[in-house]
Amino acid sequence: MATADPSTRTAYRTCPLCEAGCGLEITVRTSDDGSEAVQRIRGDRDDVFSHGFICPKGSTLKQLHDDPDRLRRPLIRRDGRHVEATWPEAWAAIEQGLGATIARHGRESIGIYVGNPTAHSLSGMLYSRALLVGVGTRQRFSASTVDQMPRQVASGYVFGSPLAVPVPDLDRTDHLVLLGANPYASNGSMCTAPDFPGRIEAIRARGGKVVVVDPRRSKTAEEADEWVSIRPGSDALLLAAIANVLATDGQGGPGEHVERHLAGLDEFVAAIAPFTPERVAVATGVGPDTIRRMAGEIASAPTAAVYGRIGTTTTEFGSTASWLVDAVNILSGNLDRPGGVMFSTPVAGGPTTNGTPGTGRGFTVGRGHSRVSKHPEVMGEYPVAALAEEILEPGDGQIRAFITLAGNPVLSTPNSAQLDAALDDVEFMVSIDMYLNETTRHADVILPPPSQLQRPHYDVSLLQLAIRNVANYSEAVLPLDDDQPDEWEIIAKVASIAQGRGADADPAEVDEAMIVEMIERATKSAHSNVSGRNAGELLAELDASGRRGPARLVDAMLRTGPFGDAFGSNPDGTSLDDLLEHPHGRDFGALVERLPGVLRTPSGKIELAPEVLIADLDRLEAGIDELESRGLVLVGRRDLRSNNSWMHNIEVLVKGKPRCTLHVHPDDAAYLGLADGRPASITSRVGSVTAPVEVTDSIRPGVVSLPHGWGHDVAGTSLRVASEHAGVNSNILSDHAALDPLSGTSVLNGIPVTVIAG
Ligand SMILES: Nc1nc2c(c(=O)[nH]1)N[C@H]1C(S)=C(S)[C@@H](COP(=O)(O)OP(=O)(O)OC[C@H]3O[C@@H](n4cnc5c(=O)[nH]c(N)nc54)[C@H](O)[C@@H]3O)O[C@H]1N2
Ligand SMILES: Nc1nc2c(c(=O)[nH]1)N[C@H]1C(S)=C(S)[C@@H](COP(=O)(O)OP(=O)(O)OC[C@H]3O[C@@H](n4cnc5c(=O)[nH]c(N)nc54)[C@H](O)[C@@H]3O)O[C@H]1N2
Ligand code: SF4
Ligand SMILES: [Mo]
Repeated sequence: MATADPSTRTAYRTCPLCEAGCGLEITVRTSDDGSEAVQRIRGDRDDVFSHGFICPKGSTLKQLHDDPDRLRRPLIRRDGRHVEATWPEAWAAIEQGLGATIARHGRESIGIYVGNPTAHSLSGMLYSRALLVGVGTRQRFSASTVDQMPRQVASGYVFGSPLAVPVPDLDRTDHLVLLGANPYASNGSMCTAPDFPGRIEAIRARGGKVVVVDPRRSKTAEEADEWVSIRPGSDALLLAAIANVLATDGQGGPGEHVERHLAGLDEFVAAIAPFTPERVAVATGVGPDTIRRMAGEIASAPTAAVYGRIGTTTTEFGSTASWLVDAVNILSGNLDRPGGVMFSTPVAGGPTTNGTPGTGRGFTVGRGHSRVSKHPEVMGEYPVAALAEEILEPGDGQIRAFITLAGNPVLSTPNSAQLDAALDDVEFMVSIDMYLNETTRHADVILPPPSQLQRPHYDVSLLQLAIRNVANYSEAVLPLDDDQPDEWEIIAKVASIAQGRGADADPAEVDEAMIVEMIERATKSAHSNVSGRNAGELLAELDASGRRGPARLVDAMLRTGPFGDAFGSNPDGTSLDDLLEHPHGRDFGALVERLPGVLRTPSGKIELAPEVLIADLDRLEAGIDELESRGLVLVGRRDLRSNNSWMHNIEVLVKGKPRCTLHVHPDDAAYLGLADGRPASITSRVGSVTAPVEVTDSIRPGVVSLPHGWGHDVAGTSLRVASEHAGVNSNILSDHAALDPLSGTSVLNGIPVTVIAG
């Protein structure tokens, strides 16, 4: 778009802060000295997916870029203090530190934690695997086990791939049931849909119904037709009862399209027989009539989509709840059907488009067990709840050096006081991160990536879960600072150093190896669009563009993807050049039926009754008594202006009324002697914190709520704004021993607590 002022230009970029991936219109002003600065950020009205929608965080990419606390140069810890260093000094320190640990204790002594923004960073997504391989340790941890891992485990068993995750077809459904999700605050998760709230409103405007299952009357519940108040941790029971009603009432059924590909229906129906609405009523707090009505409405709506998110996954039955979400969608005839739940066809390809359509090796866990507590490996990692003990417990394989990539586990993971203390014991720590914060203050070397505006972007991971098949590539808006390596170069460099290639190793070699591997795999695959082609020729064609790094990899992915130009044999197909001509993105349409091609189970069927999950129903049934008798429990919540733990240094996002308050129902407040605005002390099995009380009838009696990601009042950080709005760290209360055994995911909702005034 042309602007009147010759000293400004307009750039378009996808916002990388959350899963919605909104299009931004960014005005950049050039000063007389030639330097550029962002003048304004607003929603891109021409974006093919977000149509101008933006939340209050989107425009703060400018403040994030300008934040004086954001690191521009590496920090090295000398005599207990972090001081600025040059990049060569940082590489040398890493070579020495990692090298010494590997020489003394072997590669298993290095632990790695990969945090959430990795999924929002093109470099992080593409090169983190190289880092894991380069370090060569099984001590891998990530934010997945405080988040969506149960959803992926369920997909792994049922559909054969942990990335075969059905998403609610928001724009066409007549009936939406959301469990444990608050997209009015979060903007959606494991379901990429910019302006999720607007899409919910559209369901109601076209005469559909929206039901929210949540122990809190969240903003989403307020905007819905119905709020079903549930006792925390009991969604699996509610879903089992709904599935039971659907199976026994004989309405509808999975439908012919799904039945042809379905295995285990009878076994499933038999296994859920004990979960009648009456049996689960007390434990869930949802009456039998309501459960029957919910099931009836799901079955009789022209189309319906049931969707479960963080309130269902971060519980002790997270995997089973996620599976039962699928079961309800299957039994009501809503899987793989417009208006129901559907699978994306990711334009840049992915596990559901690569390989042999309709069959695969399936999903297994337990290729190894964690050293101390013997947790099974899941998707190549161990539960982050076990990270502290792996550092603290002496013995072979004890973690002695630690690497974090875009993670703040000291605030984000359970029993964080224990982890915070454990990190003091680590001999050498490297963090790839842009802040000196609660976690990175333990690091010997901090390597800052360029700001979000200085990097290109493509949502490689989140567009695999999008409610439309869209593609959008953004070039970096601002140039790199002098000497500043790009994030992919930092990650590849650390990978090379860990591999033993020295501080002078060239990250370009890692990049080169990756593109060669990608193209060779595609040309060797019988099912790719470049099957049998000459890999050397394709590589030469990619190289001719002059691109390297993430841009070249994305080009290759797009061209070999389901809508790709196949290096010329599909001339109308897409490529990076094509996306560069479409700065507002390209829309490849609504989701389409993907059965059976999406399946990667060995049987080529949807496995409705996987042994592991059927067996877990016994644990679920055995847990009913305990759920019925639970006292006060703690749940989390998100705020629209917050983003996990790391955007609290942006003044416009934290100003105003403090957000880190304990929500308490008026009845509980009266009983416990708590007053609005007064402090309360909250204690769990593992810790205690004090937070101001906010009395509100938006929360279910017997439940209190505290947001996570706060607690910025620790020494040794450099977060000037955040430390003035410190709040308390709710994960001091979450118990490292409480997890969903199937996925290793922590219980972050439904934590037993006591609360007293003061
Ligand atoms: N503004 C903002 N947006 C974000 C983030 C953020 O921190 N801030 N984080 C991003 C990330 S990493 C993620 S994973 C997503 C998460 O996105 P969502 O899953 O939508 O997360 P929340 O907004 O926390 O909503 C979870 C809801 O579950 C409810 N809940 C708690 N326990 C239970 C339970 O046992 N059962 C049921 N049914 N409900 C329960 C809570 O009250 C809460 O309303 O958000 C992303 N977007
Ligand atoms: N009690 C409770 N705990 C929770 C949750 C909850 O609902 N309740 N939610 C959980 C969820 S869903 C998640 S995803 C996790 C998040 O857990 P984490 O991923 O560990 O934490 P974040 O707060 O996202 O911190 C991200 C870190 O990455 C840095 N960073 C930001 N952008 C970039 C980048 O582009 N590159 C690099 N290299 N670094 C970057 C930030 O400075 C920060 O240090 O928290 C979990 N913890
Ligand atoms: S909802 Fe907000 S934070 Fe998320 S992508 Fe859109 S503008 Fe960015
Ligand atoms: Mo998350």
